[in-house]
Amino acid sequence: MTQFVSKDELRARFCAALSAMYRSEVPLYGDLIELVDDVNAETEAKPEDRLKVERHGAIRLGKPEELVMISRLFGQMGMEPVGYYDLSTSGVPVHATAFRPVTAEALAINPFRVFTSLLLPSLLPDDLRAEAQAILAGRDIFHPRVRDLVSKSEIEGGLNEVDANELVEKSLETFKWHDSALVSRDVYNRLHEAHTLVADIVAFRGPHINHLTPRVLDIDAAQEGMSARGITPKQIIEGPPRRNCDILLRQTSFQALTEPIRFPGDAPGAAASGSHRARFGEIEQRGCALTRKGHNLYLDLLSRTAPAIDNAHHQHNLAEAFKSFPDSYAEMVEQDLAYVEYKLVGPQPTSPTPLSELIKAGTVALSPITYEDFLPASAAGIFQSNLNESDRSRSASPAAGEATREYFSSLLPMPLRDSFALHEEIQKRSLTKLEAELGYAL
Ligand code: OOG
Ligand code: NI
Repeated sequence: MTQFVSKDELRARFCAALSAMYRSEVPLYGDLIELVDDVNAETEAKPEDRLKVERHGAIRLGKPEELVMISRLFGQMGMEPVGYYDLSTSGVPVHATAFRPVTAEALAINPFRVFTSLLLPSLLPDDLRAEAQAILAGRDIFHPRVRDLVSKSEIEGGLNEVDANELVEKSLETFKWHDSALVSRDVYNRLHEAHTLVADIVAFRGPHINHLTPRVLDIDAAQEGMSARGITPKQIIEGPPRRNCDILLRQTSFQALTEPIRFPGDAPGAAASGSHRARFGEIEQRGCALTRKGHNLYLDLLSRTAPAIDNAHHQHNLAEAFKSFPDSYAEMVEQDLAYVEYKLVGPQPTSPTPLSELIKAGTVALSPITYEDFLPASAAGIFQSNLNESDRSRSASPAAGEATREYFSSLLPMPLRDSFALHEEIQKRSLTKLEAELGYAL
């Protein structure tokens, strides 16, 4: 009997290898990790906080075939596509999903996920579309051994130790940085003029990982701390305000670096003749997952938040706008805004008692279910923090039906999962367990 390396273990090894590679490629990212470790050391952590491992990374793909193969690769690492994000509404020519572990158990073993964008070809200028698609058609972003090993793993149900390590090693080829462009300087310039992201997606041999994101326990302290360490933060922290009961996701990042690149035909040994901005570092602080109703309230309050000139004012305005969002788990649950796990902590009631009373009496405790996905407006803010003014002011609409969940999911070789359903499932399981402990239905 061959012993297979588990998918969760494969994901953990992949995440560790990617992190080591990115730290060596982007030393400033190492500095960010040090800051995060220092902030986390000063903040009270719970054992389930899963610190010291990255929570997510991001890549941008050029064509559907790349999305199919990446789905199969991530599938062997226990990551499934969850959620659909249309960034075109914010002037960014991509739509996206996140590949992530979907069960509480798998998330606890290793939470790593990859925000994966796909170029929307209809948003390319007409005179560039065919050329860009021909460039993409001619590239293969996967090492041939990755294709072999993914097929083998799919057929046999897993990979042995040797194969698993080879898969991790060879898959890094897809995510590594290429300091020479695949296209001429002229083509690069035209792609770049169309949109910074179009050049980033089309002009290189592969979809270099563009950031990694560890978890920080106090993102406000980390935002402040960045400047002190010579790391230039983006202007504002995205997402909801600081609260007693954190909700959803708060994120900030440092500005993408300007890195030297070469073009085919440059004299060997000559200094790099071009530059490209794509890679950065990000941090995130996660809170409680919200129901559809809670999410709609979040969006509504976010849209009512007054614009601000800097992060301090923005956080102040957010806090004002969010005063009407209850800040205790009991109230959030009472109003059906948040997903929680129910835990029996007090003595068994002598007769069947409604859940709301058990909660009030402290017999049942509520613990927040962490939000494991992304926020379209925040993602757009992260993208935009690294774009030019000319990119940001672009407003074209994709072809009808192209930037839709249905179309995106039709490209995937496996079902596209729903974020709400996954979080709700965890809540339901805890309720079923509670009912079994109590011996009656709630
Ligand atoms: C992805 C930006 C989105 C996030 O954390 O919301 C993202 C990208 O820049 O490719 O990673
Ligand atoms: Ni990110």
